[in-house]
Amino acid sequence: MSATEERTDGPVPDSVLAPDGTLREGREPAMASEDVLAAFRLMLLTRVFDERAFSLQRQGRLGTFSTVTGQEASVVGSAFALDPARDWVVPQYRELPAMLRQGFTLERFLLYYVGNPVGNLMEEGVNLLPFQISLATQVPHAVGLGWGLRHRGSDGCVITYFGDGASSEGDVHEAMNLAGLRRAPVIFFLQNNGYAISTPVAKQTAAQSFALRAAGYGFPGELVDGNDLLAVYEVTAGAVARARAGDGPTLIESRTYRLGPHNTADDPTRYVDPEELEARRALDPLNRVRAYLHAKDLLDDEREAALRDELAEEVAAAVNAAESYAAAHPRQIFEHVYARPPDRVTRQQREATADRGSGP
Ligand SMILES: Cc1ncc(C[n+]2csc(CCOP(=O)(O)OP(=O)(O)O)c2C)c(N)n1
Repeated sequence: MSATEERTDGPVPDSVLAPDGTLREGREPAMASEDVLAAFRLMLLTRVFDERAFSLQRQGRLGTFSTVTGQEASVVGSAFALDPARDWVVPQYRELPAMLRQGFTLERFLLYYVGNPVGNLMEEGVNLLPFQISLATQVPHAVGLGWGLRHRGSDGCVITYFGDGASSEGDVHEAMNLAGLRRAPVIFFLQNNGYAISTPVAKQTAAQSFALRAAGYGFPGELVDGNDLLAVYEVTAGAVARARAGDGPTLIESRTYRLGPHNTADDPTRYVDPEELEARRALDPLNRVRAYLHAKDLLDDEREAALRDELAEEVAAAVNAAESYAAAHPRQIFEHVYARPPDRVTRQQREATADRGSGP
């Protein structure tokens, strides 16, 4: 078995759409056609944005960031199963479209990656926690958030995203154990994209599937084809329904593939077999949805070209807005961390301000 080759000795990922975009035998779409089109728009926006942002990083206009490329069905399909008005997203750092769907903006994303702390400040009413780069630390937060929602009498739920690499951190196990015990309304959405930087998934776990872990915590685990928008949506919608009904958490392993580098500082040609990459490119999740929409006459090449132009303009406007935003002042890094900052933090903030003046 090569590093990321699908395991044949374990559970088979659930799939609704075949790679050619046709429905698998006996399966019906759980998403209305207009929603599939809206999801495709968000998937394509993500791809267009990744391409533009990558180029900005190479021009020195953006810091190091991680693209979503290859994982669009996984992130968008799961996000579409949520109700942004009552459900929360607790991301890792590779879930831009789920954040956008909650009400986050491309401008804020760009601000974060040019080093402006405003980019990680979630607006009031946007049910979203900040990006998390320290692996897995967001997962216990998600459980606290879900448990808190229940105490407040809300039927909202929380989805938290983390990678196959992050899943080896102790935080994930502690969080899943507590969530099971408290029946917290949390969806643990594990994106298995084949690698944790250069560590292939075969070196991450001896288990046949990450989803099998759920049994040990007393809740269901699902394995889904993460490149299949309809399957990801359906399995996540099921988990949302369970959470709302008070039936507790679900672990979802979304088996997908990272088509790009780990981030803009990585060179995957040093560790990814070109044949493996070529085979995975053939399973690009956008192609599957595109073919499905073509067959339904909801999309064709001309309409997609017009959509791409529209999305490129949307991205250009966000880049423009972020680049004309007032520069950050060092004192801002002290803001929005504590409701009542401890004395040492106030002292440090004063020192930073005194050294550099109060202006930006
Ligand atoms: C606690 C911690 N340890 C190590 C790192 C360095 N690091 C950043 S990303 C990464 C790999 C994460 O892989 P995975 O969770 O599978 O997510 P992916 O990047 O593949 O989406 C590592 C080890 C970190 N950010 N935090």
